Amino acid sequence: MGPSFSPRTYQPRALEIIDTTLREGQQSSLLHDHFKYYFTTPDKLDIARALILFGVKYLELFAPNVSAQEASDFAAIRQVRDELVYQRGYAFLLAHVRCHPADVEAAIAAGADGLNMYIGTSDVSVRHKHGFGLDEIARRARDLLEDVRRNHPGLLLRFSGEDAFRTREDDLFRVYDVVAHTVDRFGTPDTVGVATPASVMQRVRILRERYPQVALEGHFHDDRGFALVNSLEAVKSGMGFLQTTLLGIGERSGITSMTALLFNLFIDKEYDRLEGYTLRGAYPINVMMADKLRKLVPSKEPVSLTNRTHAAGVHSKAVLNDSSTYEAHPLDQFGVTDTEILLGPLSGWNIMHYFLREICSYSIDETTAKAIAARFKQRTAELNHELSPTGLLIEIAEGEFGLKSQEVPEQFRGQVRQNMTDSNSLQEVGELRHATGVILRSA
Ligand code: HCA
Ligand code: CU
Repeated sequence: MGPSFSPRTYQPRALEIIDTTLREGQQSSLLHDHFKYYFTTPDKLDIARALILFGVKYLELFAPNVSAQEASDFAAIRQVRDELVYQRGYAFLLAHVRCHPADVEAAIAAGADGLNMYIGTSDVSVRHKHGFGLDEIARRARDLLEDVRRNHPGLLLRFSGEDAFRTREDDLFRVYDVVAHTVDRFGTPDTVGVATPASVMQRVRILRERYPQVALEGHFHDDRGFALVNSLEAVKSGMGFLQTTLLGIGERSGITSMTALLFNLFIDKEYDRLEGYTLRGAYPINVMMADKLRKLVPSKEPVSLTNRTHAAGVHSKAVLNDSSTYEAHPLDQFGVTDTEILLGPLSGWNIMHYFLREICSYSIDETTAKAIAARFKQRTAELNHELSPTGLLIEIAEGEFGLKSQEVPEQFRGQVRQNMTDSNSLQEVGELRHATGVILRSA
């Protein structure tokens, strides 16, 4: 038995992230696209550990009766959670359960701290999923929830009308009114990604007014590319709980990325909502997740090295002088501490000069660098899987111009204007990156 704690006495922070990487995230098609298919138990433990250390207090998992594997992983994750209690405080394991006694019993038996119960309330759900009318749904949910509340008063109970944003407001009220007295939170999942910032603002306002004693939780799918902006709007409208995943993975185009949401709250100076999250761990946790998926941190993820990567010659030159020319946001506070300039067909002589001098330690003047750059431009068609831009550049420098690399004595290495390293070294921190770029380490 691990340390005991009543989930319902914990005082939530201004924003509580409910991570669902291990539930919604496992429904991502990316797992298939990358021939990964499932997270292994060690993957899940790494993910859970990283999230708890980052400051996440709620992890959503599948109901343990989904499969024998999920049941044993539930227990293993619980163990990891218990081990971290003294270091990072208590984190809650929430089981995603259907409005069904079998799911509820399995979750309770597995030691869940709370139940995230859901049932479809939209017309399509009623018609094609379960066939119960709204009053029947409300009655079943109420009976089950009242029963759990009576027998397990310490459990956190959440109820969601699945497809809430395609459920008419009155229909939602018809069900939520009947169960409101039994629950700690209401979910309002945008299951198919139809919500807009305006509809989110309106829904949050109306639900807060009607159920002032019940906390609200959001879950926004990205079908229109609105998951992030909808979540931001929800938080600013007073929603205290947001479901997110690492890198935003989930069914179809996924849901809100945790780091994208926190990063935007930071930019918008919503600092009180960031209490307790180790923001500098944001990029490392994304790298860890990408590594599990055997992919790069996606280019559309705000907290990514991609957002500090430059290819165009004129950009590179400006960034060499001052990276703020093409980087507006405080990504270093989220752990993206490097700027990367890609060497390639678009590069100018400045970056080549810089690379040859600072990384390769050639003694090289500007005139030679310009001549080498001109040759490089003539030969870019040769670039391919075997010949990288850095390889070609070195081949030209040594083969055509006879340059020789000079060993920089150890004591002088710190004195280069910026400490540049070959991007291969990034693999040490887990990111499989282009391996043709030049990394500028900012301080
Ligand atoms: C699902 C649907 C869900 C549930 C969200 C919730 C959704 O995959 O079961 O429990 O609030 O998007 O509606 O992810
Ligand atoms: Cu979902």
